[in-house]
Amino acid sequence: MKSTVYDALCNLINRNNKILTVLIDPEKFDNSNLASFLTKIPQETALLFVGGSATNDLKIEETVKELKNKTDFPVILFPGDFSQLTENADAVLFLSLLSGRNPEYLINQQIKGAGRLKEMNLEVIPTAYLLIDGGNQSSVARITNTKPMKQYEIDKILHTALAGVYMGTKMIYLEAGSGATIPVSEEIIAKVKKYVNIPLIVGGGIKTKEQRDRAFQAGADIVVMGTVFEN
Ligand code: 1GP
Repeated sequence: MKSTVYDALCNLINRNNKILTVLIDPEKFDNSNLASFLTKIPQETALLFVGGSATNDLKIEETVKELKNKTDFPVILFPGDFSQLTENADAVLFLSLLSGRNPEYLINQQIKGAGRLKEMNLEVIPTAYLLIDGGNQSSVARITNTKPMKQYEIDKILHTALAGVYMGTKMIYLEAGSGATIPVSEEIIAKVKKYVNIPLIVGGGIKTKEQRDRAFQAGADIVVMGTVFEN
């Protein structure tokens, strides 16, 4: 399995770089506006994630192609389900929703996507996906029919992340859910980063530069911001 994108991210992270990532949900964008959208995102943006809970495969493919034509940003798929795969991207987060207890999102979606991924020239990055309560019901919780972990359940969060590492995951994604009213706390970020020292992605409800910088300072390597740029 190739790991060009992952290795490049690790190189940046090992040199203490912080990676600001903008999430693009193709359902919420008209592709003809993408180029002008990209001129408005923060100039420190280093990476794009593309995906969403309700996007269809054709729209994903068009959006990724457009982004690859218009920018030099690496584009990583952040798929809501197995249909959202396209080899025009540089890599895909191969997510398992370890916080939930729904086999569909723990392993079944992964099985459905595996055969297609083997035929594609797309780098696969195994990622443990942990949904943490962001103060409102997230679309992830609704669509996957799973419960988020509470922000005070620190040991459960740490042990879930560690179980992911023991299962071979290469990144941890702490997710409060798109549009969360409360982002993942700095305490959780700091403790997870210390407990499992692998690349840590944090997203959900991060709206300001201050929140983003606090997440980075607490230990996030990659901070994902989506909703705040959609308007
Ligand atoms: C959602 O973590 C991302 O999966 C981004 O969340 O849209 O709240 O920025 P926001």
